[in-house]
Amino acid sequence: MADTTTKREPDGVGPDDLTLKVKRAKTDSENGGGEVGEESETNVLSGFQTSAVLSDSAREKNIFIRGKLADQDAVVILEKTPIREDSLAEIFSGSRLKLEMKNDIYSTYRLQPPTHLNEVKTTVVCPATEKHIKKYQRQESFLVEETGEDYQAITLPYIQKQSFSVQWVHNILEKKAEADRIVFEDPDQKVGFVLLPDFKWDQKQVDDLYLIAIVHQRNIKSLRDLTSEHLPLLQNIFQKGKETILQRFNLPASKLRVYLHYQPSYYHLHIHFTKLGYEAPGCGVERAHLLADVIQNLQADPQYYKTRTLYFPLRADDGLLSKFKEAGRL
Ligand code: M7G
Repeated sequence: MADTTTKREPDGVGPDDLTLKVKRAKTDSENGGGEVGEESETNVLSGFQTSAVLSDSAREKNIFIRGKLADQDAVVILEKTPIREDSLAEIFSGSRLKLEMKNDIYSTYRLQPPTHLNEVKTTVVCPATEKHIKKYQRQESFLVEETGEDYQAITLPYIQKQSFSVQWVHNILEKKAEADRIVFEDPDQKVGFVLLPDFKWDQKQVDDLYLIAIVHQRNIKSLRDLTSEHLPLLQNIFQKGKETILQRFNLPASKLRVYLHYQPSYYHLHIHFTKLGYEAPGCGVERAHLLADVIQNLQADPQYYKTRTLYFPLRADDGLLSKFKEAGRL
């Protein structure tokens, strides 16, 4: 077991490689792994051609856009980040303020904070596949009921042919990408894992803490593959993940929501660690399975996830939904 990083603070932890001030990636593998190199003022998004807004939310202050980047299909996600308490003094003293209206004791302003406090978290998927575009498109979804037999007959053959590439996961495990972002690693090939920030988290504040633990074993696709054989692996992740988050981010286990998705988007086993109270996308009961429950269920029945009926939502145009319909299961 090795702790591979230096001590970091939650405040501005690590480089955010997807800010608008793009930092040039020094690609070190043909599979898209790369290390964040020195900063560059080059804006790789200056030529981005928007073709459609896939979804947006005024409340969440984000927008998912489809378009072309150097003739390739791309998805760009722009998201305003929370205002940090420790930046308030600078916001009040260092901003430009324009009065919009004043009425009695009420007044509204337009405030322009210093540029470094006004960043927009930006995620780029390029080249994006049709499946990525569907993933980010707002759509109606339907709850599916999957028995153990349905998994074997319908889901497994589908995901073996159709699922997203897990190259990015292999890049992390092989230190070809995001190596400098690793928070903790247990390198054991059987019970080991890598813990690092999910790319949804900009690491600027712990309020929306989001880390993922990716297992070193490469043959566990999802919850469905887990048996009591995997208990040492799951317990190891649970224990060391909680310890690391307490040490590094000062959040006790009682403040964490630790879970697996079923169905996941990426079929290489990984566990989500999010802060309790932060409504992370996909943390609802129809998709998230608490790791603590998973462990107990496997302790009670070693074949629990092979035999149980599992429920999950699928989007209207998900190919897997069509397969369930064809099989008369919906
Ligand atoms: P999931 O349950 O397979 O699917 O979780 P979801 O994306 O539908 O939730 C995969 C998790 O990995 C998600 O929380 C993603 O935000 C995160 N993730 C995806 N990619 C491609 C990356 C990446 O390249 N780096 C990191 N650090 N996280 C990623």
